[in-house]
Amino acid sequence: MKVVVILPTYNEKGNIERLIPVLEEEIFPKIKNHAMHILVADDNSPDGTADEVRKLIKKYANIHLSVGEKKGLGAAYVRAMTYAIEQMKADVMFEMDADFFHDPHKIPEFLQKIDKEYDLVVGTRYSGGGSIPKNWGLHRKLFSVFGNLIVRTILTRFWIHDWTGGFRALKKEVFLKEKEKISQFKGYTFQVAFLHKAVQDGFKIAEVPFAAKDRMLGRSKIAPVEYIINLLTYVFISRFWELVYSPFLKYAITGFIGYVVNAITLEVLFRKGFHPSFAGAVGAEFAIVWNFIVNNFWAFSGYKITKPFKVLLKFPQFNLVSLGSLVIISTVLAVGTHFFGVESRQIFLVVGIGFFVIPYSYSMYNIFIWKRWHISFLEGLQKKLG
Ligand SMILES: Nc1nc2c(ncn2[C@@H]2O[C@H](COP(=O)(O)OP(=O)(O)OP(=O)(O)O)[C@@H](O)[C@H]2O)c(=O)[nH]1
Ligand SMILES: [Mg+2]
Repeated sequence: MKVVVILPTYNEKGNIERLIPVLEEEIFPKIKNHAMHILVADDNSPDGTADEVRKLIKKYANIHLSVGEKKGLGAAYVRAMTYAIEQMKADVMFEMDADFFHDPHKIPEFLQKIDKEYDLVVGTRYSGGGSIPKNWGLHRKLFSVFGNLIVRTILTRFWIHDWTGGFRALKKEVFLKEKEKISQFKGYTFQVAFLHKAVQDGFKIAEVPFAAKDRMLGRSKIAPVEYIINLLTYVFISRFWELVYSPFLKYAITGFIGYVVNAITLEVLFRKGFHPSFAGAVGAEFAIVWNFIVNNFWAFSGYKITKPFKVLLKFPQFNLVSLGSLVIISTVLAVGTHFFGVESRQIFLVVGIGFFVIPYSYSMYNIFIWKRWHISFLEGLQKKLG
């Protein structure tokens, strides 16, 4: 595939003249199965970064330069990615700072994930051995760690650890799909929104840990307060609408009606003379059938299972998940009533459903039944289950 490493620059003359030779002479020769190219996206840096790049172009044939007006990092990436796809016919693009914050030696690892059919590979400083610069001041460290944690918590995709970072590899399809939706965003919001939209649209995402290094050359600038306010506004508002439109609400309504189906069946069969445990079990299976059908055609309609063979495969799995819910409820009831007496049974039923069954079954539906969530470390199991 044709890979374009995009390096946005604003006053990075000193860094770019060191980084490009590292890429060309140390990194690219190690990559045999892809054609490697560089695109510098400079915004008329007053220090003459672009002239430095023009000199390097004479030395290395695989470098392009896109010069434009300074409208921020997000705008520079949108311009550069459009250029990379249209002019350079890129299949894969990298986002990477020009100031050595992102370790260029990690590039092959990103490409290995791309080779394994991932659409977007995110560099992470917060998991698997990744780290933030040791020499950062305490306030910058706290800001970085907590900022990310807040975004991660509000957006509730805990398996992605680094939301604000800008070390990423993506297939052109990801950019083409999200371009219109992300062009308006600036600063951290650009990176967060880009990743968030890609997750929402079901692109396959993997992470590569890296140790971030503080810049040695050039000026460091701390994020303006406006960027932080914009970021928080984005995560809260987008999450609100996501919840309103997400399958969750429909899943909850379906589940509640399923419970009513269960209760009515129990009552009807009991009055016809059946034992309550039998009547309840029949009711439970009715509820399971109801839940499967309605979730399939309503809550998870975007991921509907329609092929008869697939239904035969998934329905038993769905029953197994429901059996898990049963085990959870009886465990919570057993433990709860053991410590607080049988009078507490209704409370523990609510606790069991609210705190355990809902998160459990909703996750299982999303991960294994309808496969709306792609989680890299469960990838193998997700595939096996069909
Ligand atoms: N083209 C372009 N590049 C930019 C712009 N702002 C920042 N960059 C580049 O984007 C990358 C990341 O910006 P940095 O200034 O390093 O931001 P940071 O990493 O948060 O902060 P420091 O490294 O401490 O300065 C660098 O390669 C910058 O040169 C911009 O408006 N236009
Ligand atoms: Mg930097």
